[in-house]
Amino acid sequence: MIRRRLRPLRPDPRPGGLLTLVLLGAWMVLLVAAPGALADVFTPESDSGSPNAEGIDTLYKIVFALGIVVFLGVEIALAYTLIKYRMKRRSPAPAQIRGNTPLEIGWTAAAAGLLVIIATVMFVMLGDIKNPVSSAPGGLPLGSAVTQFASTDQPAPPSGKSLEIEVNGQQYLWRYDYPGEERLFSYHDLVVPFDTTVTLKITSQDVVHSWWIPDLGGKMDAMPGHENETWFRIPSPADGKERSFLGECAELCGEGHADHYTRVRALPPAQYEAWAARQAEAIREAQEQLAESRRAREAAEPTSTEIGGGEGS
Ligand SMILES: [Cu+2]
Repeated sequence: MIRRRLRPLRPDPRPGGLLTLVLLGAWMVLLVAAPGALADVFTPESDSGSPNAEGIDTLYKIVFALGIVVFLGVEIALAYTLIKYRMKRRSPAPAQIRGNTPLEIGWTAAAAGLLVIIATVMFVMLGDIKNPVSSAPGGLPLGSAVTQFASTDQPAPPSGKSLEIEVNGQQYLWRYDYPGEERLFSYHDLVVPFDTTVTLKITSQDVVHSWWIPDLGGKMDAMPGHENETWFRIPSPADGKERSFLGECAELCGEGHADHYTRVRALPPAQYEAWAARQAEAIREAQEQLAESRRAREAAEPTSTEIGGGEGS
């Protein structure tokens, strides 16, 4: 009687079962192998983009290593048990164990210990990730173009100085406003100098977006009516050439979400200043052209505003 009950289960009688399993497996392999889905294969993307990104990467690797230890421990114990105690022909039913207090206390305490270790490491490292550092030597000399950074969430860099940029998410572009006396802004591309601590004040003017350049740190939500802060500092490379870092809006924000890209271009400080001067000049010229065309229109049709305006006059 017992023997009959322990007979192995018959294979799944549905003919499509195996095929479905194989297809599902192949699909998973494709997903894992898709280059676009990979950052640094096992860890977050990090290309010495910024100290906070490095901190996130290190923290991830520590937790990942602990996870591997637990995974291997569980899987090896499982495989050993499955093989050693597998059912054999004519063997009696195995002992049914209903509880083992020392063992249960052991694995609960071990899991709690792991959590304590992870929490401790995280709180030790969190400061370096969250708080802006000072600019490195060789960064942009932060004179008039610098605003003192004061915020409730994010402390000022130790030097008290940073290049503070206002980031505004919109369906479907990013606008960047730079500090300084002259109006200076850019769309899509954020241009910054090497070795300079850049602090960002991130908001949105329509729906919730998320500003994220994986190489430069964690993602930060852009929400209407609220300002979030983050920072980065891009070290200058050995060859001193321009570096660029791609990112994409990380919050489903509408039908154009897939095209909601952005890019950070990092330049040597002198080139950054030259870019800023050119960009400010172009903005000024465009503004003057607008004023010019308005004046020309008004000269040609002096009463046009009255005709169009109606009640105002
Ligand atoms: Cu978006």
